Order: sequence, then C-alpha cells, then structure tokens
Amino acid sequence: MMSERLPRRDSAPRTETVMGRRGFLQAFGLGLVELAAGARARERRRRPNFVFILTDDQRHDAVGYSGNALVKTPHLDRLAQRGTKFSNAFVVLSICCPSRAACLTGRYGSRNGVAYVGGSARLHDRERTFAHYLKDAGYATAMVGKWHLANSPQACGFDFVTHFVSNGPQWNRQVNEHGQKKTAHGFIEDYNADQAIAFLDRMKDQDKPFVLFLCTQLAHMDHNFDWKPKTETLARYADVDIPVPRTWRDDLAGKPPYLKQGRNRMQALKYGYDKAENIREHLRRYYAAIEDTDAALGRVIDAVKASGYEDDTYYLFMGDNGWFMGEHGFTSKVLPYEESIRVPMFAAGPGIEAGTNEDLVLNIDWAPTMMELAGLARPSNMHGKSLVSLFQGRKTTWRESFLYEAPVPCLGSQPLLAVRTGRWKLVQTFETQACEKIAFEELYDLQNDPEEMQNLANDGQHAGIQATLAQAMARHRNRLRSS
Ligand SMILES: [Ca+2]
Repeated sequence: MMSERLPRRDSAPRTETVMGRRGFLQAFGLGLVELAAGARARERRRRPNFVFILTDDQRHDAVGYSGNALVKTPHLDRLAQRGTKFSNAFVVLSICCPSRAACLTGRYGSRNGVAYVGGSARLHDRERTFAHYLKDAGYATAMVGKWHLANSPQACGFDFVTHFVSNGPQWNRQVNEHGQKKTAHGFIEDYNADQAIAFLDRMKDQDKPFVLFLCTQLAHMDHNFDWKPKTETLARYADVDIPVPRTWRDDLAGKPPYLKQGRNRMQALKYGYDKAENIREHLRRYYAAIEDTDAALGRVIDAVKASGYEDDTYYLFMGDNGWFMGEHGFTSKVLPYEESIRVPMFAAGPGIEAGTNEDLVLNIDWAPTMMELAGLARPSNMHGKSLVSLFQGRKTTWRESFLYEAPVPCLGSQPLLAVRTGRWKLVQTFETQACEKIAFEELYDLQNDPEEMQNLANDGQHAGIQATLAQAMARHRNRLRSS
C-alpha cells in the first residue's frame, strides 16, 4: 500500500491534516492576508515531524514485541505493532558515543571522528548531522536526555536542549536545562519525558515541523554499575524465574585468547557471573529499569497523540548498542558478537506498513531515512541507506553485508573489524600496536550456530566463504576510505 505521508515529490501538495486552531480560524473567515499566511504555514507543515527515541544499552531482545515474555514494554510494543519492526538491526560500533555519532551523521566513526568512547570523543568540525539538515529546511530541533559527544548539542544543530553528559545517577541527577544547571528530582526518565512533553507543548504555537531526539539514560548502568529501577517495579520481578544464557560458561575456545582476561570477562566476574543467580539478579534489575523507561516513553507517545501530531509524525526507535548479559561469560558491549551489536529497532508513522522486516539495517540508516521522509536530498557522504523502501514493503535491492568496525582499543577490546551477512560473520582481530596486522580470525555460521560457539575460520573446510567475506570486508573498507 502506497503511503499518504511517505514522500511523493512529484505529486500535488496533499491536504493539510493537522488543522488545529489555525484551520478552525481560517474556516471561519479570516482575511486574505491571514489566508496567505496560513497557506505558507501549511506549505511548511507538509514536512513531517520526527520523534527519534534512542535508548541506551537496550538489547535487541529486551523488548516485549521481540517475543521476550519477561520484560514488560507495553508502550513500545503498541507503537512497534503499528509500524515496521526490524529483526536484523545492528550498530556499526557498539558503544554509546560512536553509536550516537553514527545516528546523527549517517556515517561510520572512522570517518566522522568518533570511533571510540570517552570525554574527548568529538565529531570532526566538518561533520553535519540530521539536525543541521532539518534545521536548514525549517525544522524546530530538540535534543532531550543523554548526550555523549564533546561537541555540544547546539553545535550539532539542536536549539531546544535539555541534556546531561554521559552516565551517572538514575535518580536526582544533575542536568543542564536550557543552559541552567539544576537537579532533576526523581527518576531521570520521568524528567526526560517531562522535558520532551514541554517541547511538544511549545510546538503547538508554531507552524514549523519538528524533530525531537529523545535519548534515554537507561537502560545503561549507573555510575555504581547497577540499575536503580523503581521499588514497586523491581518487586514485580522478584519471583520471576529468569533463565540464564546457555553460553554463560563458555571456555572461549576458538575466541581470541586475550578475551579470557579481557574487560568483558573480568568485569563480569566482578559482578559474580560465575554464579547463575547473579546473572538472574542483573536481568531482574535490567528488565525493571527498562519497564520504568517504557512507562516514561509512554507518556511522551500519549502527548504526541493528545497534541494532534499523530498523523504527521514519524517515530523512529532504536537501542544505541546491545549488551552481554552473561553470554560467553561476558558483560558490556563493543565485541562483535550478536548480543553486543544487535539492537531493537522500528519505525512507525503515516504510511509505514505494519510488519517485520528481516533485512540488515543499521544505525547509520536513520539520517538518510529522515532526509527522504522530509523530502530532502540525501547528502552524498552519508554511508547509510534510506529505509523508506523497506517501510513500504517494496522488493528492493538491499545491502547483503555490512562492516562492523572497532578500529581502536575500546573498553578492553583489541582493534577489530567484522563483516556480517544474513548467514555468516567474519571477525578479524588486530594486534593492539599494529592495526593492520591480523592477530586472530573467527568465522561463524549464524544459521547453524547462532550463539557463535564454533569458530570455523581456517578449518580447511570453509576457505571459500572465508575468502568471499574477506573480499567483502576489503570492499567496505575501500569505500569508507574514499568517503
Ligand atoms: Ca550505550
């Protein structure tokens, strides 16, 4: 079904659907000047609004709609069921700063300047974000919640800004509200939702389309490596029997040897992941924190509807990276295994078909998607692809593989690259001091070994597919070097 709202650049302007007070007044006989102003306003309003929700450290399966009956996310589930759910969504580097930078620019970290995590992680000055492009096209731009780049949100194109940098307490957090430092009393996601709703209220008096980039702090751990959900929410998980991952006692045979002493394993041991009950307790706290976050997001979704924006607004939802919850005896992220690089992702809005798409989609795809939905030209340096053809369920040529890159040591990883297709994954880990020198190779058949336990690299039987994947990796890298 072709959309009412998806861009049709050659068609006549469609009838304005959000009339509100303007439409009412015009209908009752304002003068020609006012009518002309109204026409100009409608012209501007033909571009759609965007509510881009980016959650933190939320795994691909930590949403109810994925089939996980243990975590409760009714608000996200309802929204997802209306739209296109992506069951094979990935990030091109699984850490907070690089994933945000990739979403903002539609470009890989090795090119936009943010391929690592830390206070100095900064986009190159020449980089332009979706907020820059949309603002130039007449959009009001808002950023609410967690920010994690050394560039300010304002320098990245956002005008309405209430934010805090990186991680910290989940209650009574210090925030920067329009330039004023203050304490956000209570649970941080309730505060973020209030700020998002304040922005939506402000837009009622303006004729501009808007983009709201709402970045939750949760489900990231707090500064004490814990989750602090609401007491009553956590209590609901107290007696839930939560299974631990089958691979939690992995001896890491076939994996790069450094991982046995790497941060992902050492930190997991600090959390007590050598005992199943400690993994279970973390899952309870993590799921409860996600449920609390979902409830706060539900208030924002309700506010969009109550404000009359629903017919003109696209929701874009994604987790910024995955999270190991004991798989392979790991915690955290960065590493190129599925639990780390897969994220929950969907889009909902006018004309987007309800259903599930299994194509390989990436965090760098959102920026070009917004360009197309807004009727703007796709900047030629964006590495991502617009998802619009997938929203419409059209048969289309789509990527057959993608590159995952962690080119510098991050949170205990050695430099590594991976290429993933629908079925296969090749990982090349490099010497820390010589990033072009391969230290270890892994090849996984995700169809027959989705838990990535059998390294097939260099086993004498998979040389053909290994060579094909290595060629694909080289092609991806060459394309990046020239962009
Ligand atoms: Ca994150």
